[in-house]
Amino acid sequence: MSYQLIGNSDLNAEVGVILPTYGEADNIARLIDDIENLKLDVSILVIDDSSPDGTAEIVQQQQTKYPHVMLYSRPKKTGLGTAITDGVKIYLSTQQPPKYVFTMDADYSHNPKDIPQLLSTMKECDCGIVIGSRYVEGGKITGWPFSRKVISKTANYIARASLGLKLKDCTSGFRCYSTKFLNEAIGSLHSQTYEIQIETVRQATLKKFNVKETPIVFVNRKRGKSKLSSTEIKSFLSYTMKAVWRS
Ligand SMILES: Nc1nc2c(ncn2[C@@H]2O[C@H](COP(=O)(O)OP(=O)(O)OP(=O)(O)O)[C@@H](O)[C@H]2O)c(=O)[nH]1
Ligand SMILES: [Mg+2]
Repeated sequence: MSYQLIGNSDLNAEVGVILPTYGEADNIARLIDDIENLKLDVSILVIDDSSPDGTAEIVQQQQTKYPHVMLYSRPKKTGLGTAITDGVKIYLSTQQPPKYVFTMDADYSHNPKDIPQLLSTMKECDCGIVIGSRYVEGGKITGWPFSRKVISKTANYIARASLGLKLKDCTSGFRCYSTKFLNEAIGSLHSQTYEIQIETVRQATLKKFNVKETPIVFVNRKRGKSKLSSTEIKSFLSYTMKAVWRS
């Protein structure tokens, strides 16, 4: 399969939601239903890497129900970072880009019911990024084994200490971005995998956009498999080291 944008790209919604997927057949239909049921002025863009479990086919079934769901199919697993930047580029190239763009995991670790809270925080603060944060007061993680908590805390510590970031949770992938920020930052985003979360925050700081955190409860995935591997962890560390070197 080649790169393909399937669905109505002539969207005109205030909010765009990018859902990167690899092997989310057990989650994606309900997630699209739940986002649609929020009754916001929203469009959804799924970036799927030819998941072998038929995720893309399920999205296409959902497209018959909802006119504001787009699917971008990539030929092979190409990383979370490029999935997000491809999604941003697609939204920015539409005739009327959304004013706000969300990213969230498609495995139900991020609760779609938190979208309105992130959105209203964004509208109040006029920030570049609002982060759904697990580590501010009121936020928490449920269901992770101790080892996974250590990886997350360590990644956050390294990013904060080495890049001088004041945020509590700079690796959370549940975010609301302003299109104003994305327009300025997209040319500087080159991450392949999970380090995209740090790269975006770093670009916001460099470009003098505010970043705000609002609490979320993160729930360990109940269905499907995690894609976080040693390759992703190495990629994250390598990005952080290079960023420190440049700063
Ligand atoms: N398109 C695409 N999506 C990806 C890729 N890697 C991960 N994803 C998606 O990105 C989101 C986050 O990936 P997860 O596997 O849940 O990673 P994680 O949340 O760090 O790990 P867990 O906490 O163990 O679930 C999910 O929606 C994945 O399906 C990729 O290479 N390409
Ligand atoms: Mg996950």
